[in-house]
Amino acid sequence: MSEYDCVIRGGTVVTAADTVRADVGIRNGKIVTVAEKIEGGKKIIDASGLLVMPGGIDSHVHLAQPAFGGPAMADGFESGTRSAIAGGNTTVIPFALQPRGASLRASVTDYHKEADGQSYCDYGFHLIISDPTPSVLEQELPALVQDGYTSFKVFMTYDDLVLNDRQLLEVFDCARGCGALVMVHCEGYDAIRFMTEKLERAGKTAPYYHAVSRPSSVEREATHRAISHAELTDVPIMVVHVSGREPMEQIRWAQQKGLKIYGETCPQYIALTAEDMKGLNMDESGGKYVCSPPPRDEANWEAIWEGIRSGVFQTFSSDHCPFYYEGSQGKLNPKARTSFKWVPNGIPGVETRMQILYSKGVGEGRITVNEFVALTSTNHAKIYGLYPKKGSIAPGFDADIVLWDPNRKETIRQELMHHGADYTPYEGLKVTGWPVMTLLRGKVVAEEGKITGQKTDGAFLQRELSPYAVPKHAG
Ligand code: DUC
Ligand code: ZN
Ligand code: ZN
Repeated sequence: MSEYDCVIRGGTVVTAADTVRADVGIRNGKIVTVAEKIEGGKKIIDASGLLVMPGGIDSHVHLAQPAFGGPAMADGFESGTRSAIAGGNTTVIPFALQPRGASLRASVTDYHKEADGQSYCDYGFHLIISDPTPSVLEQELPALVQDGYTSFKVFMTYDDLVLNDRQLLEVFDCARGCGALVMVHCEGYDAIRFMTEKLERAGKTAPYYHAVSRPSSVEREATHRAISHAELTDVPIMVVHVSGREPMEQIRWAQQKGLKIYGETCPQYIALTAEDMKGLNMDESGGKYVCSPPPRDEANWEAIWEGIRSGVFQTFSSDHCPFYYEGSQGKLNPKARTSFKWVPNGIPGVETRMQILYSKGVGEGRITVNEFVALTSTNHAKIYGLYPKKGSIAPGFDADIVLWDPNRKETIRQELMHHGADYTPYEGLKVTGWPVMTLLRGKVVAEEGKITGQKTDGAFLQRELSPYAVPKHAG
């Protein structure tokens, strides 16, 4: 047997199932051996005192996307994936968005141009469907699913993206036929418009009113409606970016009924609150925290933990959707100062997702380290058709690995970040647990905050059909 290219020695290997003291032998970018003691190796990495975990898979990031009705994003693939690897991730799944009237295939081609040769980590694409015409549903989507784009996202709000109930049902039905998994943004369009206009008429235009315009009931109603449509069409769905108790309970109710409804939550729903959107004095600095659904309150943080611990949520993603704070393209752009309605929706977070969950989850005793791995890597791989290539540490998997210092105390600060945005919404948050080295297919791509990889290292991942997308009554 030829020698290992690299051996990670002396660490504690953590997977979604086990925690064991073991060395990891890597050859040709793959894990070939996990054993108590591995001799030899062209390169030795000393992991004493560190956890050796599967690289993070962030299955919900937005890169190089025309904003949700507003200015350009702060991250394309180069800066967004640089930020991802610095945060311990080795795979991201951004979105290829179909503008209304455009062909989905042409949109996918455009996103590939953005990503090719510009990615520090591996990537796939979900498809955002804004215009489900007969040709999209009958020709483009089935062909794209065959080509490895095996998940779609649909929206129940936003002028440029919203689908009505009939269209949602048609997309769900199409997904059932193709075996794709549908991710749903659950917030009700008409209710948000009604609230927005009412608030504006009352002169309540500061960023904080973004949260008032889309309260939990709006998310709960849409979540219930999406679940009902999924039941009617017999198609599994993933409810993304769940912000608190009310939608969480809808998902739990559906799961208890035996429906295949999955849930995703994000760092902003355990670390930010609507109060943050008040800024210093109901001023525009609150715009830094504007995202949708909006962060709620600490009681809702507890509901999210309840959902995480009890298995209502399978994935913990960042929903990285970065905008600048300053400048004509930023959260503070002149139009945004006239109403919260124009503040771009989204916050950066791909680089801080794992630390926030580790610190508040494992560090504070709410989840086990194995659950942490499941929530940040393994379940994403299983649900989005990347398993058993990605998402664990065992012979045959890609050597996508993060070495994690469980005791490292850091304060999240913009100056530590590698993203394109000019701020982090988590500024000043103290965490325990930090990625010290990231390996992508056996190559060290980030170490102690320094990027050692290249923007040509990342590869496109054609994904398999998700086993989670199999209908309840298949056949
Ligand atoms: N939905 C997302 O998934 N990301 C950012 C904003 C939004 O509405
Ligand atoms: Zn969304
Ligand atoms: Zn998103």
